[in-house]
Amino acid sequence: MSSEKDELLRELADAVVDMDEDKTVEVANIFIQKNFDAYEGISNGLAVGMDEAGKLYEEEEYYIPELLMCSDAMYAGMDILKPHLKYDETDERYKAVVGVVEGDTHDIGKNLFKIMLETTGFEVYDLGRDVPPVKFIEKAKEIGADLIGLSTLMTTTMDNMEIVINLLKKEGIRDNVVVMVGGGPISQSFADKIGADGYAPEASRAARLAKKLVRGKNIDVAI
Ligand code: B12
Repeated sequence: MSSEKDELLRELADAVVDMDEDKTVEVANIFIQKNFDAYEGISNGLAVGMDEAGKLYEEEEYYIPELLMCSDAMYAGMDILKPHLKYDETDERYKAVVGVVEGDTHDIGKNLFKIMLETTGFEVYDLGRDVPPVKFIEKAKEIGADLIGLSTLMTTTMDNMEIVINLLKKEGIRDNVVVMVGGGPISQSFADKIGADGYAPEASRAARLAKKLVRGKNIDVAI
């Protein structure tokens, strides 16, 4: 038997898939009133719905207009849940630069990753989408970033991730910053191949890994 929380999570996902903004807002409000965790509502409800919508697009059941309405519903739900996220404030704050690499404008996954990073105690500088490699380096240097998170959904733009890593090497700052990569076509083997420090297939796991990697790095520096 599924719990009330599971049922609401399913309703959140379904409302996104059904492109139903009003329903998403209504269920998100109930989710909060019942004191369920907003983080779970986003990662196990709204994001699941967006993922399912993506699959319907692949199956040619949905087209671009439907997808955009799904993402409108997802963001409407996010507006309700986001103010209720619990931020990890006990730890020291880390700084991250995130963005979608040049040539790619898919930013839904990056936006989810950003929110999850913020809840785990990162101060996040979001460069947006279609970001030229050099911008990541400039921003990371400017703010003294602990982490750079690169996202892409397209096979044609994956190589821009390696370009960012090579630029970091060229600048002599590769070892100062953790580089994480993610998005649909990215895999652990691709991350290894280009010399990234971390990869995760899903945003909340990605944020947990981000913290682990940054902590590890800081310990190394201290030694
Ligand atoms: C939604 C979508 C769109 C929306 C984008 C809206 C937006 N603002 O983002 C719209 C309709 C605008 C769009 C446009 C296009 N799209 Co499109 N789109 C998709 C779709 C269906 C879903 C993507 C998505 O948002 N998924 C949901 C999110 C939550 O998942 P996610 O991004 O993977 O993110 C999760 C993880 O990967 C991870 N993550 C994400 N980033 C990061 C970063 C780090 C560091 C880490 C650790 C983790 C992490 O966390 C996230 C949450 O758990 C995919 C197909 C699919 N099933 O993936 C196609 C897809 C990506 N699109 C595709 C294409 C080709 C296009 C277009 C060129 C036009 C077209 N012909 O459809 C244009 C883009 C032009 C451009 N240059 O950017 C192709 C790419 C093919 C390829 N070469 O690889 C795909 C795969 C569809 C297909 N099979 O053809 N698209």
